[in-house]
Amino acid sequence: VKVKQVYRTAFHFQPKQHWINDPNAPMYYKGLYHFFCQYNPKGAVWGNIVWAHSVSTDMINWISLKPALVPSKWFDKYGCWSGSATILPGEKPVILYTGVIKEKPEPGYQVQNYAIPANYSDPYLQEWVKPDNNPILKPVQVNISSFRDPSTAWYNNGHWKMLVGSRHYSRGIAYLYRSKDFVRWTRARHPFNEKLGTGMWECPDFYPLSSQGQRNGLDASASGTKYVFKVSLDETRNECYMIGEYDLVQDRFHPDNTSGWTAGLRYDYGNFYASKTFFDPIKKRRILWGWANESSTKDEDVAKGWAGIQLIPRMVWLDPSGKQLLQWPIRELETLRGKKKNLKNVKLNKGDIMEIKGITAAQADVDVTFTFSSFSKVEPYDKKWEKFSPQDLCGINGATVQGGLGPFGILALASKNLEEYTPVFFRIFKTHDKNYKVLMCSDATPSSTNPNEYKPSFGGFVDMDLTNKTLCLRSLIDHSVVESFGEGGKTVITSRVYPELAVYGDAHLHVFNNGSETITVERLNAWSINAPIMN
Ligand code: DQQ
Repeated sequence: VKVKQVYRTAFHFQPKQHWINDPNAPMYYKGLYHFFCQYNPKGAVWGNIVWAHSVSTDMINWISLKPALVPSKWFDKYGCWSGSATILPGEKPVILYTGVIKEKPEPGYQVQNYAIPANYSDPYLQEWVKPDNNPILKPVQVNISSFRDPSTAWYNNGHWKMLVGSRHYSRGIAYLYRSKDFVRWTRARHPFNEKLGTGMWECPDFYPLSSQGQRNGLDASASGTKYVFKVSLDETRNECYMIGEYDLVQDRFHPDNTSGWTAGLRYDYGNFYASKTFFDPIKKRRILWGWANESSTKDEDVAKGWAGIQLIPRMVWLDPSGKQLLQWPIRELETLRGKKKNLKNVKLNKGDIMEIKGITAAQADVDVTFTFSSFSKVEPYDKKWEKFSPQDLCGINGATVQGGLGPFGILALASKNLEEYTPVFFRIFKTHDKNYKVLMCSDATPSSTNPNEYKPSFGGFVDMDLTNKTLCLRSLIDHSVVESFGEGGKTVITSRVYPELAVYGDAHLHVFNNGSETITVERLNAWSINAPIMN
């Protein structure tokens, strides 16, 4: 059966068909970026997991190779699950990954393995060898079915160190292992980090940062001014990162007071999971990869023959405040920009909706700077909202709920008569202690007339200083995904949406204001985005 492929993305990473999930072992080797991910070669649902493998010179155009790791040994018979790459001295990449050796207890009995290139002179790294001294880690005194996703290793004090995600009952744990030779690993007496009540920690990531505001990234083994520790929370299906100090003597991570678990820092407040970073030694930057699953139904996934996309790789660095990270789509994406539309100094009064014509609105990059001249109409922040999450607030305060200062933003993937649209917008509040709170929303509620889709109202606060009365928004729109970067990458929200009417040439893009304060579109640049070579 031939299905309409209206939801297939044009410039996001996807295989030709079937299911993908977690990004695995991104790395740079001999002139090529390598990307692997969890892949089901047999269908559009999770299962039969192997490592799909693609290469690129720019992380935008991709050529797919044969799977790098497929179950072939007793130590990965039931699946080659997530893992990471480490580049050993002498430019020798090695992959650490989870092997599933028994189907029971569910989701499987897990061990950690390593694999090395069969031929280091092949820049494509097409053949991987799994040496016979695998597994390198068995689940000794740890939960045998919650022991997975080895991180990239880093080196200090004469040892390689790596993290493995786990849990003990409801306590999420990242175990630390040390090795002198990368083959014999010993678990440190204390976990690297743990937290009661958070459930299984998947895909831990740990890396150093340059000083505040500096955009250059650091190799995993370099010493940073600060460090990032990230885990993916299996129970809540979201991620949490912390910025903190790394105690080299105790080999422990201490989150800053300003960031711990309570601050709830997220790379992305929308559909984003199992992320992983790597250091790009050529452009000296740290790149973040994250997976967005479908929010359509399983039947729809099976009918269209594929499920899952990888989001546009993002550069990550420490915000000048030192309190959070900043993220921005890699510059290489801009090579796909085609036809451009530009606006300057356009006023949007209450209720105004203005169409941005002349670009392919279903496949676009839009970058807007909004300004306003006064705070006089700002709404008070309702005290009863204090216990609400930003997602709840976006659910209550949709784009059609009129406000004072905001909501203003864009309507992506809008149908002609606005039966469907995905609004991405800001709304500003004044708290009782006279501070401003900026809420950013990407609301899928009005995105599709199909009643069967999951349509969450994702939201996040933007921690910023509003003194110059300016707010920026950049969105990457690609048929079934809207990836939005608020205020230069301070708050990022990804939504998967499945419009029925707003597809291909029937999709429109608008800017809007539904607050009583007039908003100025100080500058807007929107581009049609061309399709790269995609696997
Ligand atoms: N996906 C992998 C696991 C990992 C999970 C299996 C996270 O290794 O914990 O496909 O999405």
